[in-house]
Amino acid sequence: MRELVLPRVYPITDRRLAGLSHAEQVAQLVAGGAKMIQLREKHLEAGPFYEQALAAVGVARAHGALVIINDRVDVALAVQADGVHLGQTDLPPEAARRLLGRRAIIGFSTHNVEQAMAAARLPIDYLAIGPIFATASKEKPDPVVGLEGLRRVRASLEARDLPLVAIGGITHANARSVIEAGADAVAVISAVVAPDGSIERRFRDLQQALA
Ligand code: TZP
Ligand code: MG
Repeated sequence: MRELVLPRVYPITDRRLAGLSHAEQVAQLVAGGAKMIQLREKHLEAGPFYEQALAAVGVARAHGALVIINDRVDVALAVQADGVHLGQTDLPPEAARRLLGRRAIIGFSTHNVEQAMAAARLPIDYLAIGPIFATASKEKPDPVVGLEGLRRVRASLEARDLPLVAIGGITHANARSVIEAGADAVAVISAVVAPDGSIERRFRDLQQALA
């Protein structure tokens, strides 16, 4: 595994919310300075997602940004992405590590302290916890963790220096409180992705709010 220094803001694409392809969203995000972007696709089948992810990786690489694929280890391998983001019911991180190799970035979603403590033993590069606040961007979200839950997760990870990503309902207004509660980075969809060409500006503004 590599030593991963997470950027403070970790944007996630949403094709339906943006009304744009993944590559078009990545183009706006890298223009705003994004260094690590997750492609999240819950509606396309593997073939069309592969085509979109391939194009998105091309745009990101040209700007030195990393691309992480949500859920799909096969697509990550096929497009030579930098890593995958896995949930509790996706391929286990150990299996993904065997398929993707030592240098791949593997992120893993958790939703409470127990899951986070169990995840600390896995071959992952960062751990995500959420939803911190209520979110409309995920179907059937787990119960809200809150800032207090985030603090408890941070404390429970003391034994392992694992980068911690907070996700869910994070906005320009509350992002600083999330970092102050112990997150190394904030992962966001709706704070940054919008259908009106404002992705670049929104990304810059969120980074600025955390500077
Ligand atoms: N996992 C937990 S909350 C969430 C995901 C994918 C959605 C985050 O979207 P938003 O719009 O930043 O709340
Ligand atoms: Mg998943």
